[in-house]
Amino acid sequence: MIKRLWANRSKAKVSLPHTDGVPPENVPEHVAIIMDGNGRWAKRRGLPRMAGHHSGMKAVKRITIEANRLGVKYLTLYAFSTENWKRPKAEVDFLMKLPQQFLEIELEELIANNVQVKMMGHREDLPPHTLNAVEEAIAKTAGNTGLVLNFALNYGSRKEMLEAVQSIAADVRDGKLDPKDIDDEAIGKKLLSKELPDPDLLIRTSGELRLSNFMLWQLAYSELWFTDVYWPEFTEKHFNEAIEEYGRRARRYGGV
Ligand code: V07
Repeated sequence: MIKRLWANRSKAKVSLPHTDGVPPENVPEHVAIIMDGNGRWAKRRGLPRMAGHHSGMKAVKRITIEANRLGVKYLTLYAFSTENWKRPKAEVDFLMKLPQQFLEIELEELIANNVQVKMMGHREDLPPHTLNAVEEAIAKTAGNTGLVLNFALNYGSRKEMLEAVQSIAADVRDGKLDPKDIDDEAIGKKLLSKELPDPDLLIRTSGELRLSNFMLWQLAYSELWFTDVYWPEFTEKHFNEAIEEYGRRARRYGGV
């Protein structure tokens, strides 16, 4: 019964107070989020950074459920960047346990709600215990048809593009590709995001106004939305504000 209610989320006639302003036709297909401010949130409360990361996981759960309810088709979350390896070893070790921890608690409910788990990132440098947990979740949810929950894990856009260029150069060398046929589509097919459409909306929390090596190619035409709210404090209300603003911008352009 719960599953049916969720599956029909976008057709629901009832709407909660904080979602009154989001007509289904203005919901973006793909939302990407830079989940920033976990460490700062913890510091402000006199807690260790790890407490911020743990609290950030709860926000991941909330926003996944809300995105699914609103009828968002793809949600990409920047969980760990290629630059994050430079952090203290204890913090990196802690972060690398979070995918497993998150999935132990949440995978069952994600499956019940028809969510498909995916991962976008450089798999080769991840510890086996992290990668195995993620791959298991991907396999278990591969047949689901609801929201695609795409974790950017050990992801870096420059590295992604560099590897795409190397692969294209190798195809040319091997006579598989004529340089004249290298176009946007040919490049897109070499990126880690090849199975996803480009994001319609990028959200970044915690007040920083940068892309920080996140989906530089894919965000070329996306709407950008920034908030000062720290990721652990980011709620359904803020998510709906971003989507309402996206809808207003889409209507403005549609009217021209
Ligand atoms: C991480 C919590 C959210 C805020 C950002 C930093 C800390 C969920 C995952 C995750 C990743 C893959 C997966 C399932 C869950 C995660 C890391 C950090 C490294 F398949 N949250 N979260 N991974 N944080």
